[in-house]
Amino acid sequence: MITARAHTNIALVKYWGKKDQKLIIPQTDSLSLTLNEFYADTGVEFRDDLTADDIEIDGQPITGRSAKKVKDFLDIIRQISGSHNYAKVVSTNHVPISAGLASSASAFAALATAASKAAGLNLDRRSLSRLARRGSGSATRSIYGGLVEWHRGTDDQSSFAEPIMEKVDFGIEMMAILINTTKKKISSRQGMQSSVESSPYYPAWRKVVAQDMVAMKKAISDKNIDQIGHIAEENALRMHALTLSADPGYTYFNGDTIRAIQAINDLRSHGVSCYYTMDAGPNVKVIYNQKDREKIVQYLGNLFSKQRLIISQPGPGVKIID
Ligand code: 2P0
Repeated sequence: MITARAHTNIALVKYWGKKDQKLIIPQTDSLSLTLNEFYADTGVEFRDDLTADDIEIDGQPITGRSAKKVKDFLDIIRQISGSHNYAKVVSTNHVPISAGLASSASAFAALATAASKAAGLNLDRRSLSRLARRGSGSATRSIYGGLVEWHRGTDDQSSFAEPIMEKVDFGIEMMAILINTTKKKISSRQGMQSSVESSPYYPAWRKVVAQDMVAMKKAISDKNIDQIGHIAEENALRMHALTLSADPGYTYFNGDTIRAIQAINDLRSHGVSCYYTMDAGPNVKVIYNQKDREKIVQYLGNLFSKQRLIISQPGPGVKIID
């Protein structure tokens, strides 16, 4: 069995919409930070004695929509490698506490790496990034560590991620505020498709992302955490405007999401530099310079309890561990 470890990533310029749903070609570029606290270890073995794919996640066999996504992905590997064998897949998510923060980004980056190797393919990182993309868009970026850009491209060949800065050592840190850890009602996949098809703001979003990519890359090359945080925050709010403005409109926020946003605004008005971003769920992630960590923990710990704050440094790219 070949086992790979991949870390999750949080987008600073978000991916929210596909041009090609089958190949997962996005509408826009995106840019993320890989995190060291959240990762998946996935082992894969193709065996000629199996009569079906056998998939276990965190000790449980999976069924339904999640199982279909993994099987479809294994079909792609079988197609590329010419193998007809079914696979045994064993995956474990490592999150500090059971937090609903296990992500499809780390899952499919680890699966792409382990399964391709187990099938005898020796893919370079760009090919792995393209392959991981077929499982889940955000997984395209989790092949690499640190700050990563996903070029939207126009087809399977040209849509892949590349690192911008693999070793991130200028003090940026991210803190997740665990607000709600239950499964979301509207998946990212459904949510983004609804935004593409029905939000009148979608054409404006494409322009926003093009501008934000340029500004974010400048802020990264300047190692300017305030600028990075500011652009990420605006970008996240604009992404969430695409959910509110869809037909029917919806939101991933709950009351505590808004409370957290207000708390971060309060901290900022008291001179602490920190910024927020949210993905397809209510949890809020705070972007800040690690020198300000204690002040932020004190303030947010009073409102949300310290056990609900998870601090993460930038993390590494995917690797085979076994
Ligand atoms: C991102 N998200 O850029 C955005 C921001 C959530 C909000 O990528 O359909 O699970 O598998 O490609 O990658 C989550 O969507 O969706 C996501 P699919 P995915 O990180």
